[in-house]
Amino acid sequence: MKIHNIQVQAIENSRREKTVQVIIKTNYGKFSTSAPSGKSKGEYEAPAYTKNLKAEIEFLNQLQLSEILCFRDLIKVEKICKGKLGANSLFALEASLLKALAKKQGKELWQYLGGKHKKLPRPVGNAVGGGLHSRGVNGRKPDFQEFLFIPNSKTFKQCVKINYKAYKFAKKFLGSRNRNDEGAWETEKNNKEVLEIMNKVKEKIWDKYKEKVVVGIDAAASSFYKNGKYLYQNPTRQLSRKGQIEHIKNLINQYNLYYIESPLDEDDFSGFKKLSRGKCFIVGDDLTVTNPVRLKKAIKNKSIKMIIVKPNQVGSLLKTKEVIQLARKHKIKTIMSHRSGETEDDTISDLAVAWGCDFIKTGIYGREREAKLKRIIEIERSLKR
Ligand code: 2PG
Ligand code: MG
Repeated sequence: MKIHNIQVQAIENSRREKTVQVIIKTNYGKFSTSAPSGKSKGEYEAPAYTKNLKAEIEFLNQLQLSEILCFRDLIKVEKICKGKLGANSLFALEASLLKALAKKQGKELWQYLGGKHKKLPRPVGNAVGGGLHSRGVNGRKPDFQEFLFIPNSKTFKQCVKINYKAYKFAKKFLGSRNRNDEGAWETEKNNKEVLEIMNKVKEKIWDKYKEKVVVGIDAAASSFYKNGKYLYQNPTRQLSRKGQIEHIKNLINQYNLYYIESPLDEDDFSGFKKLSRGKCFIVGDDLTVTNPVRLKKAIKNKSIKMIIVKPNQVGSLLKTKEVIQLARKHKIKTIMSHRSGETEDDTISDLAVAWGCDFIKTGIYGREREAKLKRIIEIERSLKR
């Protein structure tokens, strides 16, 4: 495949921040990818840009990549771009190249990268927000960042529908009007009050649709961990590490939680292990940052049962794939994930299907979120034909 030219520009994401879009022109057509941006970022994530977006746009606009033949050729690309591109631009460049390679073979991206695994991923939907992603109401908000519904319907399409119904019930029971960064409801209620409501919604969904939904959270605990203490604001209280571990264990039992992402600080591999013994999925995000080295440490320490996969936490799609394969080898579930600042790019949906992720976290409401859900619905439809 011949690359005629690479065009790069800054576009706005859902938070109206600038992000990068890479368009490559090849003898098979034009292919474009834009990168998302996080707000509650892990300390160990690869930097989004090495210097700044402008410098990377200049570098990419001059980059000469004459020919790419296969996925492994990304090794060459990464050598050329080393030190010049941060994780956002590298992800956008690599994804565009892969889209072109797929087209060359007359395939969709997910088909080119591996085809469908046994099952399509299950959607994990953020319905109620707090923490760094939310403004709150009347000066208050839940301390946890995301309250999630995870349906288990027969088809992906039906899961999406049920998540939307659950989202609407949540609005009603919360009395919310505003949405946060990811389209989740803003509320002044605290963590426990929201969890009560999440469980009430779960029952309502069962009564009305006879569909099962389970409840999870992303605590994003690193964002309120300061000087060795977990600082809660709603209501105000401080917890030690031991106190936080007990608190999380109690929440799991009291609210029958299925999934907890980032329950502890991003350095606490052994604390994660203490929680991982039960049946609730303990999920690494800032702890593992889609990095094979951090995942190996989590495996050695038995810290997690599931790992968040965000390609732009690491930039390299070679490493993203490696992380997924390594996790699977160690029976750790994988969940592909959007970022809080998103574009309408749907690349992660193809990656999740192709690499057999068990779940995909990409919100419930909003153009940027729905684009990714619709893409998997489209893939599901094409599989039935
Ligand atoms: C998270 C993500 C996405 P951010 O913590 O899982 O919801 O947030 O993109 O801000 O890191
Ligand atoms: Mg997270």
